[in-house]
Amino acid sequence: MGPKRPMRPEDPVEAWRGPLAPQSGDTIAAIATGAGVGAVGIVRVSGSAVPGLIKAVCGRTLQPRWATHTAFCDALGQPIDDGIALYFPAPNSYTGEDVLELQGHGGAAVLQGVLQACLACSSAEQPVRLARPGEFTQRAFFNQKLDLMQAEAVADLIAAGSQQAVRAAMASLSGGFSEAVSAVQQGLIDLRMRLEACLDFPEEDIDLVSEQGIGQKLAALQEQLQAIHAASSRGAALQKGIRVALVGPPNVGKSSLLNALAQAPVAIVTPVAGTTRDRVVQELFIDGVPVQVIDTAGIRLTEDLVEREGVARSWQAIETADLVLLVSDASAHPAVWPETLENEISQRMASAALKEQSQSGLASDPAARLWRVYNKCDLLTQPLQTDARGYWVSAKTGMGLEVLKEALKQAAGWGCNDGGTLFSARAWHLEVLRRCQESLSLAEEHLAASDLELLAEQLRLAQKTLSELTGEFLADDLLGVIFSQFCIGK
Ligand SMILES: Nc1nc2c(ncn2[C@@H]2O[C@H](COP(=O)(O)OP(=O)(O)OP(=O)(O)O)[C@@H](O)[C@H]2O)c(=O)[nH]1
Ligand SMILES: [Mg+2]
Repeated sequence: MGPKRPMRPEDPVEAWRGPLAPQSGDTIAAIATGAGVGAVGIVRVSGSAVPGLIKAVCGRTLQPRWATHTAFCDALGQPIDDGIALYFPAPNSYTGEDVLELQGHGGAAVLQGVLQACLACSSAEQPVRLARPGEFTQRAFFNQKLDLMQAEAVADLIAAGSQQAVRAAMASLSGGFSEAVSAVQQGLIDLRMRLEACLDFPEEDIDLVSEQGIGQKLAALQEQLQAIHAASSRGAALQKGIRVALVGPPNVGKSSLLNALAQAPVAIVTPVAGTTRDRVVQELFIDGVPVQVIDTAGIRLTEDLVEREGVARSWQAIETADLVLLVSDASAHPAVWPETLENEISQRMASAALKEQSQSGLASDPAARLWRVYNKCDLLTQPLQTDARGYWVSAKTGMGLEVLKEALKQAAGWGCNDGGTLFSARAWHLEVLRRCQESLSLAEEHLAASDLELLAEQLRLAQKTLSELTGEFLADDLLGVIFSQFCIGK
């Protein structure tokens, strides 16, 4: 059950006219447990028809919040299963409405039978219908049980692929993210109140706040936002994973490296330079953290039409990757690092980053996103690890791969293990935070120019932007998209 959501000054429900808008108090029902056979399966029902439905399906009344062992009956009163029934009267339930949970045996046919028995209770006065994806959580949002950040954290928690991602989702679900955002929101409101009082009553000469005081408060708010952004972007990266491109000259072992990381012969490997043309994409999970590795064509000048197209695709992969692993052959004689190629790659990455703000939560500095990998270390007659910045590996023997994998995992947000400072967040959350930071930077500029009117306007904008996170000022269609990403029964 979700915790109470924190401060919500206004109700966004009125603004809701989206495709998922609740239908005149329909009662909704769905199988809440995953597909497949399990010892126990749960059918969940929410809405005003629940009390009548309990009598029809369980043939008795239920003491609220007590686990009651009872038979579940179909429309003809025939028992179709038995199990535990739990009744949560409104408003103390997940959705805030009357909720019934029927915990029966976990077979698909049994659960379908129980669900049909619930749906059969539908009447003209009290319709009962199948829930749409995310509709239970959507109702929890409408009934102020959760705010939007918490609602999304429910989906993140269920989808979490690692313990770290679970922790991040829990931090958001228990309101950590919301509280941190609310604190900034409060700070903005406080600042605006003082500032607008000064603007409205200039003759009063009440020194509500000095320009220096505003400056300090703005700086403190920026710092808070920065911390939220850092914690959320790492959380977002952990959820979304990172995209890693393997690039470099031909024949250095990029495809071999992909195969070694994937532990499967995903890409073709031959001694012929220019083997790979198409990009080969492989999704890996390193301790549950999703890492998408892209093998690319070796970069060189070539007359071969097909290979040229492959090289063009390598450049595209470089521009869209969160991390670029530049691979070279450590055993080549003489072992030369492809310096020119490295420079060209960092330039491309820098201009791509300028075009599109990287939302991976990784450092935006291209140098930090371009890693050197020395492959074929098994061929070195003596340890030659001259470059401490690089990763020294062998795709053939597996040497050094654990270190590389560990680093990839860290880059994907794994390293942040300090309790509450990792929030599960989405790309759009980061975008909102970034816009708010931008508004505050502009506010700082207006303050420096002593233009208090414009300063007040920027603070108003910053506050409005931030409130999108709680769902107060979100466009209907965006809310619809968010909830439709859930699966049925949530
Ligand atoms: N000894 C040794 N040989 C390797 C290693 N990695 C790759 N090779 C060999 O190097 C050759 C090229 O390997 P690929 O993985 O096809 O190289 P690539 O970089 O993908 O090459 P292109 O697709 O042509 O750009 C093959 O003969 C591999 O067996 C390694 O770590 N050690
Ligand atoms: Mg290859």
